[in-house]
Formats: sequence, C-alpha cells, structure tokens
Amino acid sequence: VSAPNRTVLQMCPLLPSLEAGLKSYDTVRLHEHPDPAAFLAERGRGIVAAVTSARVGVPDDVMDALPDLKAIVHFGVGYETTDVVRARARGIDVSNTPDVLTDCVADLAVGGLIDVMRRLAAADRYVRRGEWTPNGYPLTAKVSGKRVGILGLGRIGRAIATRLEGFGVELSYHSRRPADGVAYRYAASAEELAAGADALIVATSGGDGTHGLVSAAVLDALGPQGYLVNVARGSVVDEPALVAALTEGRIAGAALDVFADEPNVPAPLLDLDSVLLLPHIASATHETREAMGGLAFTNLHRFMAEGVLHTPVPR
Ligand code: 8YV
Repeated sequence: VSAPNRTVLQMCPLLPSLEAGLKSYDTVRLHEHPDPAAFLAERGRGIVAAVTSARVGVPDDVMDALPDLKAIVHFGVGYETTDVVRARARGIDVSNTPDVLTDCVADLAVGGLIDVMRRLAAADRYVRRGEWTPNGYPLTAKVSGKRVGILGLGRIGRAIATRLEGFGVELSYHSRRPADGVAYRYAASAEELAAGADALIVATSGGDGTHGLVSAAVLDALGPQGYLVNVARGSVVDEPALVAALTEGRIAGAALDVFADEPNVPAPLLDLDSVLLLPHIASATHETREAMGGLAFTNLHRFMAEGVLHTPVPR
C-alpha cells in the first residue's frame, strides 16, 4: 500500500496571494465542490491540514470526515467558528493570525467612534443630497475628554486604549479579570463599565464565552447619551436589543463593523443616521491582509515541513 498524499483542504475563497501559496501543496478547494460531503467521504483520507477563514472555520461535520487531519490554519485572529476543544481532543492543532491586524482593527475602532459621535458619514450624505445650508447641520458630540469603556482588554483592546490616550479620554475596561500593569479603571461587569462610560467599545473575542454579553441591560446602562462601537463579533451584542435601543433613542448611536448574521444588516438600522454601518472591514487594508496571508501561510508551511504550527491559538 503506498503512503497517502499529504493533501491540504481549502475551505473557502482566500486572499489571492495565500491561494497562490497553497499551490505549492496538493490542495483541494472544498467550496468549489457541488456536494462537499460526498467529496469528503471519497477524498477525506490523506487531508492533513485545512486552511480556512475566521468566518467559515472548520465545522464539526467536516472535521469528522477528515481522519488524518492534524492542523487547522485560520486566516484571521478569530476562530470561534472552529470547535478548538473538539479539535485538540483529536490531536488537531489550530492556528490563527494574531498581532498583524491589531493596528488596523484599533484604527478602525477609533475611526468608528469619531464617525458616530461627530456623525461624519451622515454629514457626508447630507452634503451629497445638496441640503447644506449655513448652520443647518445638527450639532454633534465631542469625543476628546469623554469616558470610554473598553470591553475586552486583549491585544486589540489595548491598542484602542493607547490610541485614545491621545484624545485625553478617561479609560476604563472590563475583562474576565483585571489585567496586570494596567492603569485604566477596572469595571467588575459589562453593565458597570457601560454605566460609567460615554462610549463602549467592544473588543472581545467571539464564541460562547461572550455571546450576548452586551445585553439590553448593558445598553440601558450606557444610556441615551451613550455610543456603542463594535469591532469584535456581532454575537457579543444582543442585536434585537441593540436595534430597539437605537430606534427608540435609548442609546445615542452605534458604529458597527460586525453583525449577528453577516452580510445581513437589520433593516431598521438602514434608516438611522445615528448608526455607522460597515461591512466587516476592520482588518481590510492591503498591508494587513497581506500580513495575515503571510502569517497563515507560515503556519501551514511550518506544519507541512516540521509538523508544528507557528502561531497556535492559546490552550
Ligand atoms: C476578517 C476577522 O474579516 O480576523 C478576524 O477574526 O474577523 C477579520 O480579520 C476575517 O478573518 C476574514 O476572514
């Protein structure tokens, strides 16, 4: 019996430069098969690595159809779409692309905060509609000096905080436990954080551990003068509660790069100038996406050559 091929499974369309890198291996593109389950039943043996995005992950049924799988490589820092506990129980290691996107995601969070408080996109629409009259545009809210709460003080949350120090804002945060060596005020819960903030920026990871963390109660604590920015995952926010709070004016506005069911955006938000709607673009710059693709490829390459991933997700 000859040794099986060491095949790589591509789960979804990826950055062109990363797809070009995958060509150096025997790679199969699952998303191009009309019947993926039948394809895997026939060809699953010999697939040792899967390359996927944060959005798609490797679903349980795909994992179960791959008896030789040993590595899952994510293009993206988030990996909540893959059951890592299940993977590791089977001896499959998992990697993501941390650090390389931190700057761009933090930049966009600050941009979103300024946009929604100063209503930049709405003002642009106003000018384009030809409605500009002297003093005609409503006054907005000052950003500098405000109280900003950051939910999740990981790499991205810290980078957001560092940027906002330059705006003279008063920073506080909530995470599972207080972070070592951090001078910002720690709030014991998301609700307490929101109650003491003019703006709440969501920078946690997604997945079960943070699902619905920004609840109706948290939004009410943020209050009618408060703004929400979400660059994390739509799942972290109770989206129906957010839509209700925005349409009823129980919070002042929101800048949203992520949604519960992308690319579907709740219809009532489309009519609100108090909301900035972005199509999940926080990491989407040439520089960062190339760096993410490079790091994903380094993970695959090291696994294929040495049997280890370069940036495995934490245990
Ligand atoms: C990307 C992201 O949109 O890294 C993540 O977790 O959500 C974004 O950077 C995504 O990874 C692209 O698939």
